[in-house]
Amino acid sequence: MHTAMLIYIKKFKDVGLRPEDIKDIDDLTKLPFTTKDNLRNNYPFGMLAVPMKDVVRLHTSSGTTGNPIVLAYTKKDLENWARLTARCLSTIGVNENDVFQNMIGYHMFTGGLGYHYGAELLNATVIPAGSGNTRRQVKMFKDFKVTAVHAIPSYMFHIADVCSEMNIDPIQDLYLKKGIFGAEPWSNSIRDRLEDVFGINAYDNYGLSEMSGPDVAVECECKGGLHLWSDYFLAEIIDPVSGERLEDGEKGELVLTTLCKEAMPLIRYRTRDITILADEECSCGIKHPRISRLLGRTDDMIVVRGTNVFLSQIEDVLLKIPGIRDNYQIIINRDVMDELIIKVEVTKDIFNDEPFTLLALKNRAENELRTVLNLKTTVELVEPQSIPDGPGKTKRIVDFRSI
Ligand code: DLL
Repeated sequence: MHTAMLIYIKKFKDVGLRPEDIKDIDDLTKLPFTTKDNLRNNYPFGMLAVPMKDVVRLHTSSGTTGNPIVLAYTKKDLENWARLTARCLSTIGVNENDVFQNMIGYHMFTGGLGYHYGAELLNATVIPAGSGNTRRQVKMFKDFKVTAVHAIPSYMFHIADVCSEMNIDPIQDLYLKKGIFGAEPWSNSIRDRLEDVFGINAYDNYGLSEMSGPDVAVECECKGGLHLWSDYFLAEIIDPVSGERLEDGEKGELVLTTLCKEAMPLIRYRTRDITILADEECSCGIKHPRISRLLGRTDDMIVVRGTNVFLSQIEDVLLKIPGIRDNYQIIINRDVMDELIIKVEVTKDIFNDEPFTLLALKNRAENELRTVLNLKTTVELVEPQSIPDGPGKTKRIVDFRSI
């Protein structure tokens, strides 16, 4: 028997559940949840439900200080994943006439390869650009007459700046028509700006590594919520505190059960993402229910430039540095490519020291944060009591992206 089954059998036993208790779909609520901790604690292969010889790909998630979450795929899982990202792309109108530039991380992040194979399945012309080297991205837009793009929203903003540095007018000089964006929070006002600058239709796309990657839900032409592929994922909304299932149309935490995954099937997985699920008709004709654009998280995770960052990771780094106090605030600016500023109080004596001490402390904090988060941050050292000391952790974040 595979370890994942043993883990689930133990979970069911713990709540006194027997096979005969599950008779129809409504009995799903009797099943215990699966959490990120279950995946972390069974690192690396404890959650596998197939023998290792059937696993043909591994990815890992970002955003942990210790072990990452390992994602495993069988051949069938990869086929289904490509089918779903193809479905997402076809929902936003991508077809064999499109030249599709995939400007999102390949390697361990699921965004790049996930969309790569979906776009190929649609017979679009795929440019596996990955992120970075922005001047080259813009040159390819122009020379290869790119019509469709995939990126994280903050990167697309950066591209707009590079276009102007290169004296390229994105609407007059390029051929872009549509873009699919996701992996981090972005508001409707950000969408309006992207659409204006590039002359495109910009669609939101939601997914998480634990389900495969960017294949769970996508907006259609109506842009009134994201269709969630209910033949692959069974979605519920729960009250994040009590764990009770909520009614259609109520705001809560999204819980997903995989219906087709072989290597790592997950039962009632708590995504920690807050949204509203509604099974109403959509004028585009797609029958799958819709979730609203994400409304936040229930934990201390933020997504910056596509990378998952936990406040606990930031705290871990800062509090180990002598002279740094435990009061800090995180500011995320949309304009400068999601600049992540960490304001942190330092002890009074540091301000009485040479300016060199302050600079050395700032450099040390920035370097150590970069190593752990895999992300560049700007650390601002401030005097004691200059940051409001709010109650919950989320009060520590000022996120200008969703304003
Ligand atoms: O971000 C997969 C992905 C790649 C989705 C490309 C879309 C496009 P993870 O790194 O596991 O996987 O991060 C998943 O990112 O639980 C959300 O909190 C957040 N997230 C993903 N899509 C959106 C979105 C990929 N459209 C976590 N809006 C999720 C807001 C998003 N947040």
